[in-house]
Amino acid sequence: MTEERVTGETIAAIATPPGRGAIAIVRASGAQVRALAARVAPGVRLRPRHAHHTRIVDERGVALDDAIVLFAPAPHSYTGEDTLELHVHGSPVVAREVLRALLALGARLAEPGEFTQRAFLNGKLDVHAASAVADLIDAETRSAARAALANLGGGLATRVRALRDGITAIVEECSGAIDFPEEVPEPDRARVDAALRSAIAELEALRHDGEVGRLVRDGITVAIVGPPNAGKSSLLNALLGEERALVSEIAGTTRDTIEESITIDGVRVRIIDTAGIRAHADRLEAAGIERTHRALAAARVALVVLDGSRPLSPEARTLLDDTSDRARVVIFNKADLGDAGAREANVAGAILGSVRDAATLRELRSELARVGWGGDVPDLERPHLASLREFDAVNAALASLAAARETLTSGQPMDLIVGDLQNAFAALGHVSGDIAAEDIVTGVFARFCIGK
Ligand SMILES: Nc1nc2c(ncn2[C@@H]2O[C@H](COP(=O)(O)OP(=O)(O)OP(=O)(O)O)[C@@H](O)[C@H]2O)c(=O)[nH]1
Ligand SMILES: [Mg+2]
Repeated sequence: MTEERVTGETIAAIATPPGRGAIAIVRASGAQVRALAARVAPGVRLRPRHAHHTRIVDERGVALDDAIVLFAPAPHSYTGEDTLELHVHGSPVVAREVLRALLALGARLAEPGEFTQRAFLNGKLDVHAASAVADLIDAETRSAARAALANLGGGLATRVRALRDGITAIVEECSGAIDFPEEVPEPDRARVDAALRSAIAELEALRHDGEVGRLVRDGITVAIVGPPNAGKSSLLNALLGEERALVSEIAGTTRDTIEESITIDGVRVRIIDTAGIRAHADRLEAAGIERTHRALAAARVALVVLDGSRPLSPEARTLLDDTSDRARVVIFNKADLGDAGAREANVAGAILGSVRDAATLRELRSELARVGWGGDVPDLERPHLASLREFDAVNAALASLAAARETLTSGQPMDLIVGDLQNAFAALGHVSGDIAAEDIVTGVFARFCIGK
């Protein structure tokens, strides 16, 4: 990437969303920014990071708006280049006209994400942080926004670089022994093994945090399943706080899956109400039950609803068996009518109560949080792996380190571990951003909107 390409063209775009608003921001970045400012805001002498209130005119000097003008000189700007922001009144027409004037004066319309791409190319943020900017903009829940924010600082790169340095040190020790077998003794196996073990532990912790972070960002899916008439749709409605699904005393009311979202502790939870499962169903109902099984298979958590007031049906028993070794929450509903079924089944950790009762719903929400993502919202203030690419890289590094340990502990010559360590080093370079393939970089920035 040459300097020429980074700063060669001055780009411009509207940075705020389309439509009317209080303010619209038109921004430009690049070497011609001062010249552009002199034309569109002739009334001011630009001072860095100073808010100038002035008249904006187009390329022919025709007044467009009274606006606030901000100038940030290179390298102390978002992109690392000279940057101009024009805060105009939030009319789509005004913003468009100002942009048109900048383009007429020689700027080029920015590609999606091009401002952030320039920031990356100028070393203002790493790829991981750049993709965190996109995550932050895309965040739909408080937790997702927090998770993205933690990744903005580039702390992950620092953590991973420390690991890479550790690996380099071992490689150097081993290489010394290979190159100068007379002078340099072979490194102590036990010490190298301990270093490898601690690197593996750190990477596993990183992977775990990343997995939790991903759950929080993407949300989790919960399938409400159970025999007909158990109160599944009543539960969906109670969690939503609205009468979304039809509820009736007729068994087999729900025929198709119904999907809605709620948030629990800031985490998005997609809840799917399903058709009650029973053996002797008509053709239409059987098709619905088929969908229930598919929803159940795809969900992270099975929310098993049973009528706890009556002896368990064979379907209820089968369902309890089938879900016993997967993530699930069991509720024995209709406690107001009795607890015969609940006592008979005696499922450890099951909730006894009624979906009509607020305390039961509270207990249920906290159980869903515990089973869904381990209770408390995880510590997302720490930087963590976000993209699948980063997960792949960490997995590859873990596999290489495990192979190296295998070589070491099976008593084979030590120089055989060097290749594996080099592989681990390279894989981690993709996480720290020290190795960034062109297509990865392009992929990250393609996610952005124009103006970012
Ligand atoms: N007494 C009592 N009745 C309840 C409770 N929860 C649900 N019901 C009633 O049980 C009946 C069935 O409720 P639904 O929510 O339609 O049950 P469902 O599991 O969705 O049933 P299908 O859609 O047929 O599979 C309705 O008449 C509800 O009003 C409860 O806690 N106590
Ligand atoms: Mg129903």
